[in-house]
Amino acid sequence: MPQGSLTVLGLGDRRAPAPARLCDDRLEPHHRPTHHQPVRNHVMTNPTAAVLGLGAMGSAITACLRDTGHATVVWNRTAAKTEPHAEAGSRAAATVAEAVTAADVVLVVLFDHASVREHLEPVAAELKGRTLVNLTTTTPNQARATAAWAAEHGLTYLDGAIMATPDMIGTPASRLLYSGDRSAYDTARALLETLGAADYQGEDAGLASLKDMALLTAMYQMFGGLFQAVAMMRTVGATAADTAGEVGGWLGAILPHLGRFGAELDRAAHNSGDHDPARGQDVDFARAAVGALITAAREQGVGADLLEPLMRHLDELAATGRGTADWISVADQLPIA
Ligand code: FVH
Repeated sequence: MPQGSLTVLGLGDRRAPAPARLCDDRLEPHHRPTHHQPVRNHVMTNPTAAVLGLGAMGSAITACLRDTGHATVVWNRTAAKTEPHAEAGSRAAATVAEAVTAADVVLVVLFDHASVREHLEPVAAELKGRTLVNLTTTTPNQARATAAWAAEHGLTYLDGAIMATPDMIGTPASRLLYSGDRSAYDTARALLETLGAADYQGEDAGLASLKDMALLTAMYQMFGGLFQAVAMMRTVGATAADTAGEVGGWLGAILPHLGRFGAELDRAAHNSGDHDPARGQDVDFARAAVGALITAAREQGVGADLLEPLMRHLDELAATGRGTADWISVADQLPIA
């Protein structure tokens, strides 16, 4: 069985001390790839990877792949970031083309969509026959656009979204979402699973990004809530650390309700006027509750900007005769006609 190659583009220098990693159990000798024909159309047993981009994430991915015995070729715009990886056993490539042609699987871990396209478009010919996996955070439509560009050039493209921080890569806490070419996923799967749990979302290349964006939206809104709580409690001298601990405890206690909210949203009854109050708050109740939060913030001299959009949706539901509907109907308000 020929050796495969994996290229990682982009190696950063912000790795936190890592917890025990799945990678660490599987140390094998490093391989130093040179130009070779990519492994195609079957499961690769030990592919060479190119990593394009050695920021914090690209560096963590490269280290994990190296630790699991994969030959790695790295390229980074700022070449100095390749040096520690070269010392650790990766091959440093001077150009993107050099990295790509040394690999079976090319992992792109750059800053954004623009930097991905800037560096991939000139090497379309070199990418042919290799498995291209873009782990850079992009929007769903940007992922679809890159997939369309790849298809135009006859390339095998998989889009990915990393649900992990760099220190989590290779640990059981790490999860990566993938969408796009199913055969590319199957081919590279063993390698991808060294980075974390691999979760294929479907042939539409935008699906991994869409779920990533949805989960990150919930995360940022949660952090916004923490910031609001800290600002309110600081008015009476509470430390942010104390408030963060309190918020964590409270969120942990109410987290089980998420499942019920989801189940209710999938039922038609929540959006009707005959909502059962025993199942949860109605719109009128939630308006009073959120209104009190806004008033309390203002009384303490704290802005309520993060809460006001939610209040506007509740007001609109009430104004259109849905005051007795379950307040989770806010989710149904969000699609833009
Ligand atoms: N770090 C994290 O926790 C998150 C977790 C979820 C996924 N994200 C995404 O991963 C991509 C890379 O993120 P990163 O943490 O590695 O980011 P940085 O440490 O800032 O490194 C950025 C790399 O991108 C290179 N780069 C930036 N602009 C360009 C460009 N125009 N051309 C070529 N390369 C570019 C940069 O190179 P350099 O500054 O060292 O020369 C780094 O290699 C990202 O999509 C996250 O959203 C990480």
